[in-house]
Amino acid sequence: MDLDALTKHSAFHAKPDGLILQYGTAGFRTKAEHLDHVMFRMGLLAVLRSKQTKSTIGVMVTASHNPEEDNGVKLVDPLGEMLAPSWEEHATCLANAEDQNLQSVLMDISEKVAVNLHQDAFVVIGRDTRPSSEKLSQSVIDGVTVLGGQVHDYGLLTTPQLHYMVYCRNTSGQYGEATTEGYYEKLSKAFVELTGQAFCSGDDHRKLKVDCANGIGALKLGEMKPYFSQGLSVQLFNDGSGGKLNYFCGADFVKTHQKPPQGIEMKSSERCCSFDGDADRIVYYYQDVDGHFHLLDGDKIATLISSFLKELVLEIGESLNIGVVQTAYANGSSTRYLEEVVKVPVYCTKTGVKHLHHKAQEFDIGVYFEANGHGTVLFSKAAETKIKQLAKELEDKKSKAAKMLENVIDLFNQATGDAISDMLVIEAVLALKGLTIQQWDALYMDLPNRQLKVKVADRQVISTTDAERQAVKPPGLQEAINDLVKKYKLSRAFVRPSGTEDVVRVYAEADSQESADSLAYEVSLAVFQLAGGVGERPQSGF
Ligand code: NG1
Ligand code: ZN
Repeated sequence: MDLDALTKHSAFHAKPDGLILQYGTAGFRTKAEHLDHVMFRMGLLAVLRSKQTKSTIGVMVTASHNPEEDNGVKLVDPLGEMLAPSWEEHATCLANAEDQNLQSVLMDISEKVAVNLHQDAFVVIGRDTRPSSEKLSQSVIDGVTVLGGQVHDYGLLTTPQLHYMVYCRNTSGQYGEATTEGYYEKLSKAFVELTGQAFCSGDDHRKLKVDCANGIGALKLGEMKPYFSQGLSVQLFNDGSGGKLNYFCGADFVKTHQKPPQGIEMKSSERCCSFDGDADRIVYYYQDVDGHFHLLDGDKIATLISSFLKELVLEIGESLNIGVVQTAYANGSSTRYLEEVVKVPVYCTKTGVKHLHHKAQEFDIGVYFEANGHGTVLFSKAAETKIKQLAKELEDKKSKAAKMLENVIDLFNQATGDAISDMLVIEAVLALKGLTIQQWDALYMDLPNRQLKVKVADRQVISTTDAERQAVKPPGLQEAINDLVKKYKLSRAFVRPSGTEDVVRVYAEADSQESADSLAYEVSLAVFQLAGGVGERPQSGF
């Protein structure tokens, strides 16, 4: 370790006084102007992680669905997964170390994790389209190089594409080729093969409008379009040419406001979808003939896909177990439908993909989706091998189903939730089953729900248990929520500190929109009063 170089370079990336950040649900996230030192330091940490795992590590510069002024950074582990939890602590320590202690904190971490400093390190970097991202990714590169690590800068990428690159590189290309072309070809080939089995269902069914949140998804889906054009024609909106990133558009806006994004023309019954700012989330929607807006969120996606997979598994007659993983934000109706109609076991984990991903790995086929549209399907190695064997057998119903499952394995990003790959799977399933978006929507009726945010002085005063469904602190809060919930029918509510924003999130569902809104409002007030609310008191009415 060249300590002089480290001292010299860290002086260019000084830490602002008094700034404390946490490695949260999706890495570090805050206003872009506060992140330069964090980027440099995550470059340093990526080198240590790469040396320790003797693998390529990824660093993604993005703040996903957050406003354009924000930015963020997260590390990607060898198999494309989120950084291991024990390393999140190291990340937090390193990001918050005072400049003069940087060296000693770095040495401390190296010792704790027993890094061989002579080992080579390789780090790949990607970034979203935020104006601040290019400079911030340069700071990451500075951090990597000062510790002697090698860098490959992919430049603009969706978050899932960077996960894919890391996975490819660490499996010697077995998973795919570690280039954007490799990604486009792998997914498109599987999609075209899979939809090739569908009865031709008229041109209209093959058209999809995509709101790209004025983000990186527009660029990458635009590049990819020609690869799958024989199976699907996509029309891009909010492609970044005019509007601002995530501003009145994108998956998060559509999901939380339960409204269509600006900048997209929707005709009745047309199938539309929205990506978020880094293209790892997707939600679908349409307007019915009466002009009513219908949202098909991550729960509806999980349901469509689980039913499809369950049918294929029955067809091939192998005892592959399917499990569905959700969070507390999953609509109560979806959980009931999955358990009672699709008849698959459903599990609830804490918010954050890493928790869902981890749980989903316990099954032969693990389907996981957050209600906000972030998710994928994981296949165990054993399941994959079995499916591939069956697919090679002579043409019969069984091998046909196995071939379809093989395509599905290739289509899903096995490393993380991916809007592009989820979109292609959904489009394929709709085509194969001959379903319109209305028919898909009609599988079950969502319980009306509302999500709100409350500002408090310190959101860590709230702590939760039972996959975040119960608040254990501050005292009295859970009791207050229980009393409020009792006032409404089919109701449920919970609160938790956000891992990506400085707010407490409130969720409520009930038998009518009015009740869900009013319950969410009353719970917000309880949070404001019992958990140290700041600023304006929560307001009723939406
Ligand atoms: P927080 O801010 O911790 O609620 C949000 C999402 C998560 C996840 C992360 C990462 C909700 C309620 N929360 O986390 O599901 O996607 O961002 O992007 O949607
Ligand atoms: Zn995202």
